[in-house]
Amino acid sequence: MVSQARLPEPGQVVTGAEAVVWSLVAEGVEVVFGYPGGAILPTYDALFRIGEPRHVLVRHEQGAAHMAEGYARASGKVGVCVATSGPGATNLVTGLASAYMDSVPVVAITGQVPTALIGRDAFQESDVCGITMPITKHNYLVRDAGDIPRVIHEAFHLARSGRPGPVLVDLPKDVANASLRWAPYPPPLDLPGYRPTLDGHPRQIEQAARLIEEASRPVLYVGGGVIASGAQAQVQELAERAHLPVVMTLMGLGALPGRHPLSLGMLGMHGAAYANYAVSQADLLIAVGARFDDRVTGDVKRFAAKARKIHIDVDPAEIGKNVPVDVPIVGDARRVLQELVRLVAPGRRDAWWEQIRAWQESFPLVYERRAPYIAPQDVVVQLDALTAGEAVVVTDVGQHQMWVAQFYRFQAPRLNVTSGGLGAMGFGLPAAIGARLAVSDRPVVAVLGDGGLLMTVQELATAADLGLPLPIVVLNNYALGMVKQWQGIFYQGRFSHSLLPARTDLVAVARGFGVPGRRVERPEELTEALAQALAAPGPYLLDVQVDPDAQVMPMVPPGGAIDEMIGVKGRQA
Ligand SMILES: Cc1ncc(C[n+]2csc(CCOP(=O)(O)OP(=O)(O)O)c2C)c(N)n1
Repeated sequence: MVSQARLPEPGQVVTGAEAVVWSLVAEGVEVVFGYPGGAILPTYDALFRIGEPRHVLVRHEQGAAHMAEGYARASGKVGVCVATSGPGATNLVTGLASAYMDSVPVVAITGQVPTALIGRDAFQESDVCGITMPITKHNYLVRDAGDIPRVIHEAFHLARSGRPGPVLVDLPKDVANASLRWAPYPPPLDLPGYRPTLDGHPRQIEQAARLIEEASRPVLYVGGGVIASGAQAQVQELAERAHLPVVMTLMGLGALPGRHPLSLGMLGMHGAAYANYAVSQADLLIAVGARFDDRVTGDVKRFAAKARKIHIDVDPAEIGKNVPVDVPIVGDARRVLQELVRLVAPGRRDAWWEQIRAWQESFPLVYERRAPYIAPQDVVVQLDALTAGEAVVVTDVGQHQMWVAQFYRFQAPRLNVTSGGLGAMGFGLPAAIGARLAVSDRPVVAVLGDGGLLMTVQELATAADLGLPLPIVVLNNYALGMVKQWQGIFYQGRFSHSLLPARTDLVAVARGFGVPGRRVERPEELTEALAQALAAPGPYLLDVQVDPDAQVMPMVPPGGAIDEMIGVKGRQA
């Protein structure tokens, strides 16, 4: 945390830009991701002179924002990105929106034109605070250099506390060049109106405990909030104590180990049939750190229609937003569950589990293999086996993302790094680089679609610069696979602009950026190729040629109830 040792002496005169950099040092920031430009030059000069934190030069600011997100998602620490004014700042927007949707702590620092030019359409001016207002938890336009340490300290506090999220600090060039007297860090925080409620209301927690004891078909539905608050041990304890089946959202995967017998995996649009059946037949749904997203609920009116609902969330605005709730509990998931576990009597639900086991037996999560192709799901299954579900797997957006969610059994939280709420293609490669820098004790693997890779392909150069081990596995179907799947099902196979010509040689592209790789064409090569990529000392790209017509199944058609899936295969089928 805050170490005063390396900081300027109190009373020492520093520039605004130096104050920014020293504040980052004081916040314990190890790495920032950024790209320089005119309005942010004073800060870059201060970074050069002070020599810390480490700076990673990206090749596009979108990459910086996604790297900061990837770093934060994999570590739980605040990710930091830096960009210049105007186009630099607007290039951060997608990453900030993605962090906002998934409640990821990120601090973005942007240069701004000098104060006197603001509002005059100056060169490289854009109203970044206006643009990012709806996609940040908070943002600041700093007008006085003396405010900088306080603003940066508040930005980090807001980003990581309560419901985490991105915060932006916009720094005009004249403010960066102005002087201030350094005071001991951190400056005192006084944020009237910002006091997240962390402890749940005791009577509501008691009521929740009673409902759990009385329920005969309860389901625990956990989302990303569990991972943000570090509540995985409490989830497991509650599930084991009350013998609860656990379903997870895309963002919640890993909250309970994927190999745990009480785990039913992911629910929702591409959830396992048995997970969706369990929710549909439940008489009690205990939602923790989850927001009843439409990808989870399908037709919201028919979602868990037989169940009473308990909703635990740190953000009061989430409660009752999408579904009516019987027991609302505002609080930090870990603290509330700790209390709930204490109050709930141990229980067994043998009849309910018998029903669930019957669904699992009759409708397992299965997929087709069509010779001579590599089934994309096999790539994920083999990766899961080779890494024992213990790797950080960073995905982009599309079919491959859903196959990873279905078949990689994440054994711990923060292993599944993906842009869930926004679903931003181009996320995967830079986020994997950010995650790789955050995590040193386990493999970090990027699993990407060919479309998504090409959206931020220039970050291969950043990966090559860093030289850290990073297997990049492309499930190459020469298509925008998820779009093609929808067109196949809902638009009678009219594949409007979803097929990518097979002319791009991804291995040659990677080599051009300084990243070695190989193409994998036959199922027999797969295990050895994956092992080779996992063992490579630096970034390594596998261009895996997969079945071009493979689909993500089962699937809840838009507007359908979640137990009305298509593509559910019975054991006998
Ligand atoms: C920036 C952006 N543009 C468009 C989309 C819509 N979209 C969702 S999935 C998808 C196809 C992804 O194709 P690819 O990256 O090849 O992955 P695949 O589905 O084949 O695994 C598209 C275009 C998106 N999610 N993000």
